[in-house]
Amino acid sequence: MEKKLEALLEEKFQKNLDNCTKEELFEALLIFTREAAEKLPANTGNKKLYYISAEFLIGKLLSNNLINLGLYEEAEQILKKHGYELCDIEELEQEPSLGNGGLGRLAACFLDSIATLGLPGDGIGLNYHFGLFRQKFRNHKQKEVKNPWITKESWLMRQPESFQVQFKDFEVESVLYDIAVPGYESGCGRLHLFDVKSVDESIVSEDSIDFDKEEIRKNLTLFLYPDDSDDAGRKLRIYQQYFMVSSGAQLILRECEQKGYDLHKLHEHVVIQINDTHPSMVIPELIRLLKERGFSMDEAIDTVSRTCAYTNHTILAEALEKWPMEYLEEVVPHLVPVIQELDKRVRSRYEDESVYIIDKDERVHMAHMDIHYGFSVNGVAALHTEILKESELKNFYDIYPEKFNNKTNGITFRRWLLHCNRQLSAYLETLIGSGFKKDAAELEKLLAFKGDENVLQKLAEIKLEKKLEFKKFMKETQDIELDENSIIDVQVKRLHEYKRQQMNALYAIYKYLDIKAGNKPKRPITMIFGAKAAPAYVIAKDIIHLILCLQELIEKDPDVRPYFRVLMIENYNVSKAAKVIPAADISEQISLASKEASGTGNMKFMLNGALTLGTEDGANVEIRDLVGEENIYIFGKKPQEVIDLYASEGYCAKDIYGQDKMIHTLVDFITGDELLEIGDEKSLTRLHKELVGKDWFMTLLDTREYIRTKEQVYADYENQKEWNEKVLMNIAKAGFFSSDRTIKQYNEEIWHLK
Ligand code: H53
Repeated sequence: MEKKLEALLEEKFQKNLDNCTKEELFEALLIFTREAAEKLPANTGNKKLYYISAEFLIGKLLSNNLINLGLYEEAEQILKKHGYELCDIEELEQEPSLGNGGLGRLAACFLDSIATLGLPGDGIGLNYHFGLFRQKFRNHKQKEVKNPWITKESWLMRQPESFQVQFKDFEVESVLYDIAVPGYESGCGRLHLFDVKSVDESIVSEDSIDFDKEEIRKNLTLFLYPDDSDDAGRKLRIYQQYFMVSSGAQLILRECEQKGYDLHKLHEHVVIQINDTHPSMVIPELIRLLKERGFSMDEAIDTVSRTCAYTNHTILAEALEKWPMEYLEEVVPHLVPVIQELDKRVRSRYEDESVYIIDKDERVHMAHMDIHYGFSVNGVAALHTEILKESELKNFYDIYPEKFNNKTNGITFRRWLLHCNRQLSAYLETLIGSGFKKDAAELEKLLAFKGDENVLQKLAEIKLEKKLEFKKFMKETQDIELDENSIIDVQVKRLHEYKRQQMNALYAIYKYLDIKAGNKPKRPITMIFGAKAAPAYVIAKDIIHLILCLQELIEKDPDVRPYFRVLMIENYNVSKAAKVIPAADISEQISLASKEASGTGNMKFMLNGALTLGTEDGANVEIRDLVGEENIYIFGKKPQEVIDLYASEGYCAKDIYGQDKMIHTLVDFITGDELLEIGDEKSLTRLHKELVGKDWFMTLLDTREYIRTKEQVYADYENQKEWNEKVLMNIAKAGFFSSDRTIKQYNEEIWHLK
């Protein structure tokens, strides 16, 4: 490797390992690693998976690819010899923001596991030039600016193929970039990212995310989830979705034709996993393309239905897309007759209007199309799948019980242990051998050390080391001086009311007032938030504003700051996750029960030795079942209670606010003098009004129990021996949440790849 690096440096910069800059070294390493991945044999077989997704939150790739290629240690040593640290060099990589949260990160973990397990499978998505957005904090508010990440040398490799994609009034040329996905000590898969050839980055002004939404040819692949608060924005999303699925479908058919497959047997050679509803138009598009190739409507529908499988990731109505027929007619009129035919067939079979594809308001329910015309429907955690079957999708489950199945999410341990916590990984290896790296279930061997005080002590030391690393990072990036001896309590995830960051903020107010009243905590506490809010989601941005105002208030208060702090990570993303998660003691998973489909952050924290403070929701339930009640902190109303409350319309935030004095005080603090002096009155008042007048996700319902439980967690932390026993239990039981397990289940029960 050393010679190769030297040659690359010489060729590109006429430099060598002793006189190059860090930037030059990074570029040489990138090229070296990309070429090594390219040389891996592709995983092949008679049947191939295509995982179509609007998001692939891949994160930085250098270190991960080096690990998977088995080259990390060698690279580290060579760099050391010449006076560099690999961890400094990897900082130079731009992180693409090709995703928003769990959905996109899951897709990335899945690609890693698919490649690792030797399964033939590729991802299909879009090459957003500016990603989601980069978050900046200005005046205690979120400001969105573009996040350019594509550099001259990058992981993207331009492919020779191109396709034409037809819209109503014009056609665009679709070009393809591939990113190689090396498996861990295994073969290679690919992530195919499509781009419009006519894309024009210059239409977005500096330091903003504003652009002309009508200029489709230029803007189509600029941003992930462009603002959809107006008609033009919503139509742009349809343009993007259709562009993605049409390019993807053409690629799939071309690959089959090149291999000489009979398209009538498409389902024997191809399986398409539809990740949420963004790619649902692949169903009518494939039907259309097969008809162009001489299929009858019956044949085309039958073939496509045996090929497509759908994953549902949410029960929130707002996230289940319903596109007005009118929009589809304006953007992709050629799909309309196909969708109408699909709907007609449903209507001829079922009287129940709730399962129609086109509703009475002429909106197309994408999930309904997926369920009728796909062969599998899966939820992403046991509880979530049960809720789909019993309530949200009950009418569909009654028709197609055989299609429904659960695949509890997972995470790749290569990134979320081997890379982000090398110290823990190395220590585990000394205790239980290296088998856990290939078979995560072997982490259970750790249980043999449950009573071993030396081991518990060592786990605590590693935690401290990770806190120190995180401290250094926060100092460098945000000039914040963290206290490594404090309890680190972390809530990092997309900002959404159902995830209830606002409840955690109410706790912060409680603690602030308690300390002001003279009750100092035994040990300092650092509460950390990290979250992006969708640009048009007003209340979510108000919640960020509240948190940033609280941060400011406490940072400036000498009575409180030594004991309690609230800090928000700016532009929370994959690489920041990899820094904060290993440093955390407490993992906040406090969504309103029944609303978080699974969560995957919860798994990452557990694996890195943080204890969960959470509701009975998503995969928290499975974590509890694995580690036992005594090793997790579960609080709050149960899923069924919440479902019943919605059904009976029995929840009234105003009543709680009126009757519970403490809650009244906490909520009113939002618009009290202290915060109004710092923040924006309009924003804080709006949030106050929302919490008292609506509180759709029932924050106030669980606030009291939340505060009580959190106080218990902090108190328990003081018994370090017991705490670290719980930590050990969590690490030992995390093996189930390896995405290798999830992917094996997808393959055995849905995909059937050899
Ligand atoms: O998908 C994750 C789940 C998580 C869920 C998330 C998700 C998105 O990130 C975006 C849209 C969507 O419908 C769902 O919220 O609970 O863990 C992966 O399944």
